[in-house]
Amino acid sequence: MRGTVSPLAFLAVAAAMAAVGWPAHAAGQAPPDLGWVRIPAGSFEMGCVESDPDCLDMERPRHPVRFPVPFEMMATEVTVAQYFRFVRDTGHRAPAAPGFAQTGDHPVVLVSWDDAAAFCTWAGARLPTEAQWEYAARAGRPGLIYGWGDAISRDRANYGAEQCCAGAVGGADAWMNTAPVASFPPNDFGLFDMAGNVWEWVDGWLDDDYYATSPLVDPPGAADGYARIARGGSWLNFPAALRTSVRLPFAQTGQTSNVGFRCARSAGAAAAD
Ligand SMILES: [Ca+2]
Ligand SMILES: [Ca+2]
Repeated sequence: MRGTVSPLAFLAVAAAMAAVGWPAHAAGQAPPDLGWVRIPAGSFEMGCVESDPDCLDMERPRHPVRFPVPFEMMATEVTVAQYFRFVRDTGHRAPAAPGFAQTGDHPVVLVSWDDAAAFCTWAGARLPTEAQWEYAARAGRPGLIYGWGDAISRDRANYGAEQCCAGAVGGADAWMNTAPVASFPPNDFGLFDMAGNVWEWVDGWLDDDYYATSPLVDPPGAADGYARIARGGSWLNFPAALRTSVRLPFAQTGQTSNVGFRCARSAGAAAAD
């Protein structure tokens, strides 16, 4: 499902980049504010909820996780504009253009896990752990299949057709491909698009046994496994892919037009800005 490189789409992105008008940003200077949201300390149950008929074995067992201190997460997926500023400042490889038009406020796609991790390092942050991501996506609402309830809704997220795999529109979802970030209501932690729009890379590896042995406190995720992981579903996916517990196995070097990311950092990191 790798996106094709369309010259026209690339020109659209380039034009959007030119319109952003970035200020000068010298090497070594702090990166721009990426819109951090404070995620409170607390506990939750990680993994598939009992009412969910679509659970996969890798989403079980449901297990408790606790975060003793707050942390911070970007309110939105990393945008095309944010990512191209990183490319300009660091000389990092620019992503290929997807086979559809994007403006600077759409989520960046066609970035590998390594690209995503490099961006977050540049931002003084890191990819969220898988537990941080799911805790943030559930936002204090226990036992729900989706972030807002047990039923999918096009008024809540950008996703695809009922059957795999094609874009679709309806309700407030007006996008066949990516939507500008924050086009739908945020969750109770103030985070946008934790369900849908683009899948989001997280730290750690996929090991199907990890949930059974996960530490209670701030679990780092498996140190090894058979794939990297992306979370949350995307514009290309059918509704069940947006279930909060879904784990997408994906190659570390994989790049597709429906996988992006956001970053997380410790709550004290703002002092270094
Ligand atoms: Ca859609
Ligand atoms: Ca997302």
